[in-house]
Amino acid sequence: MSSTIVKAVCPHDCPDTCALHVTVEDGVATAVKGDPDHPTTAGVLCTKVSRYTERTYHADRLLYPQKRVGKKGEGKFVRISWEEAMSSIAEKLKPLAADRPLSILPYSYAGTMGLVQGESMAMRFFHKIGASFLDRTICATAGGVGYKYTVGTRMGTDVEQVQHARLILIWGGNPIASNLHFWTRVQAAKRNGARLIAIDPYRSLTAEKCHQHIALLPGTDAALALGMMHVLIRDDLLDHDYIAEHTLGFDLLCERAADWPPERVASVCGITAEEVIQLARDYGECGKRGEASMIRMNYGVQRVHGGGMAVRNIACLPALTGAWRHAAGGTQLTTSDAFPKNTAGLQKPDLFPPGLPRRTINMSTIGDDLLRESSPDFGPRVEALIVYNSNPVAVAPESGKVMQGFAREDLFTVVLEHFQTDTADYADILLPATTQLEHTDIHSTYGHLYMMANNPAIAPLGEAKPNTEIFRLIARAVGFDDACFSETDDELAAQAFNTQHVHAVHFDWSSLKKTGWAKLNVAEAPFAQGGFGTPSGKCEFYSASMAAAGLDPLPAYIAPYESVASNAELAERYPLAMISPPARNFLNSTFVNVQSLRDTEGEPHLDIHPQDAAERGIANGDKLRVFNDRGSFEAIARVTDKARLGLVVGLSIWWKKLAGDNKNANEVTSQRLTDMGGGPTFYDTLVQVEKCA
Ligand SMILES: Nc1nc2c(c(=O)[nH]1)N[C@H]1C(S)=C(S)[C@@H](COP(=O)(O)OP(=O)(O)OC[C@H]3O[C@@H](n4cnc5c(=O)[nH]c(N)nc54)[C@H](O)[C@@H]3O)O[C@H]1N2
Ligand SMILES: Nc1nc2c(c(=O)[nH]1)N[C@H]1C(S)=C(S)[C@@H](COP(=O)(O)OP(=O)(O)OC[C@H]3O[C@@H](n4cnc5c(=O)[nH]c(N)nc54)[C@H](O)[C@@H]3O)O[C@H]1N2
Ligand code: SF4
Ligand SMILES: [Mo]
Repeated sequence: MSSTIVKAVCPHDCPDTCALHVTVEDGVATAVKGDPDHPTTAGVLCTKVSRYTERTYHADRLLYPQKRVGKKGEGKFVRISWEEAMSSIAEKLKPLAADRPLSILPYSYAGTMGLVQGESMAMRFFHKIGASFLDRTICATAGGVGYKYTVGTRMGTDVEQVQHARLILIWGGNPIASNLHFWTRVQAAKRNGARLIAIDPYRSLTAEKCHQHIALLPGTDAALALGMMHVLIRDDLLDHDYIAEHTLGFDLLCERAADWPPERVASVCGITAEEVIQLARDYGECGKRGEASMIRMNYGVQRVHGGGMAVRNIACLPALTGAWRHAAGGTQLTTSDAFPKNTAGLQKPDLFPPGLPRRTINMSTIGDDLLRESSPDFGPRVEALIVYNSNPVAVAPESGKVMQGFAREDLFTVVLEHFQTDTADYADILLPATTQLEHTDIHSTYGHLYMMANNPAIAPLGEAKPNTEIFRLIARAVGFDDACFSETDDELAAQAFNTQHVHAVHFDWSSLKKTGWAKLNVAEAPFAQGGFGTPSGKCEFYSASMAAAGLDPLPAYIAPYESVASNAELAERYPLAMISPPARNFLNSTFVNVQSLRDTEGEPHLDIHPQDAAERGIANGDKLRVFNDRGSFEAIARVTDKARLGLVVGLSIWWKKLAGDNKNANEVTSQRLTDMGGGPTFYDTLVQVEKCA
């Protein structure tokens, strides 16, 4: 028997981007383990990906192309050949391309984070055909924009330094579930004496293990950060030299922060003034002692109306105390801008037909946009949708509308998938895609600083093909013969990073394939000497760019769309705030169909505070209906004070068809967008809850 180890990468939308060792025996992948030598992976994988072979060889894998025979959404298909699939697609797309190419829309996100199987060949195709652009906002744009206004570039503390921090604020994140290898470093810091504080409306797995948990109301983080600024300034817990040299607008910031005394902040956030004061003192005194404080800002803070501003406000804090002076200090939201990606080379935007109109559709409002008629404002109705690396019917907000759109008989939908997901049920043509074990890819990450190579470990299962190959075939079928549609996956990977950029001067695909990973050439403490990426080169407390964009140029508080304080009329009918953050054993909606992982999660639950439950006659284990004007879904009650008073928590994202009522939390979420970046507001949702009859 021949046994080899193949160097690969976890493809999932997770900041950890682990280095994998795949054991292959006689052409079969038999084990997936963490690379023990990779500094952040350190030989450890999460439960989900340790079970990767179970997903790859799952009996339900899509293994050949199919076409729909039942009604849309019914999920009835028959097998066809690749030739028939391609000719059906070409027959639909060619007339649209000739007459109104904007009626063609891609829909994709981060099913794989690979730069090759993500947006390379696919985007070349959509550019060439002149399709609508998709604004990929569903996760991180609000915070990304808010962070950039302040810090200028989406970089921050290197996770490999975190064990040296003395104070760690875990702000809107649950790393035990969603950023495991950061949590490992936090544990090391704790052993070195660091204090850990979680800021989260929910006592998550992580909050439970911190020294302190501040359970503020959802969507009020921006106010808490303003309160911290107020106390830092009032009590002079500042690094005046750092402020003078490396920041812009301190005097204006002082005026603004003066409006946010701890009592006001406490009433907005639903916490005590002492909590605000103590948090600020802990943070400021750490700086005064010359010790590193680190804020891991995560996605929990940005899925609300003022999510961009919340991230911006928090991003101001390390410059006030000089925390950036320390390699282990500062803040990390994402490391994505550290990677000099050669996006233009991979995606070839120049292929877009000159002179043709352009249009961008926001993926977070796909529900509304699929239901729009042609109009001078909107342009042509969406008539062809090509979905890959995403499961919008489960993950996009206001699901009732998303499903109505996907159910349109006059919409031609192609889905590239591993499995027959909720979205795949609506496909006209369903195409089998390869998994990470079956194709080549190269990865950047958003949680560490390594370029990562994925070598194929096994041959494609059945007739599955990589996304790139499927788009090569579609391009050929509609008659595109540009040389760039013939490039191989290796040729694509070799162009992934710009070697002119100092961070990636050493990038070379053929050696990366062998070593598996290579660290970017990045300074240890990126902003110790200033050098921010903003127009002024400073950390911008005052941002002229924000003023120019019609935003408040100073840190501000933007209330949620839906909260008891901001919308009393709505709260009368729907008094509970609902959040639906990731479940530990799923990755967004991926893995929900892996039996062993679903067994661990059980069934869809809703955590509800004992007092809120008692008022509604709800007991642990009762079946609940969760509803608002947008829709409803069912879940089993878990009566627990992990959810603060007034909050319900439905860990997500369930496949609808694997939930008892064919629905999930996105039935009740809204399509309203964040203050910046056009992001979704999943955690800005009021609901009512009742016991099912
Ligand atoms: N196991 C697992 N890992 C994942 C994912 C997954 O689905 N499962 N998803 C991946 C993806 S796509 C992403 S974007 C990341 C997300 O990474 P994280 O942001 O770390 O996501 P969560 O684990 O949901 O942590 C969000 C926390 O924010 C809290 N929260 C909700 N609203 C608010 C608020 O208004 N303020 C504050 N302060 N906290 C709030 C929630 O209670 C939750 O505990 O994780 C990635 N990793
Ligand atoms: N209620 C609620 N909704 C949310 C969130 C929340 O916290 N609460 N989180 C939001 C966030 S942060 C995100 S990032 C989005 C995530 O939304 P999505 O990016 O849509 O993530 P997944 O649900 O994991 O779906 C990815 C799909 O891609 C497929 N896939 C994986 N690899 C490949 C491949 O190589 N080729 C092809 N063709 N397909 C592949 C997988 O099988 C899977 O079905 O969801 C958002 N929705
Ligand atoms: S999902 Fe995250 S923690 Fe799990 S193996 Fe992948 S990168 Fe690592
Ligand atoms: Mo995400």
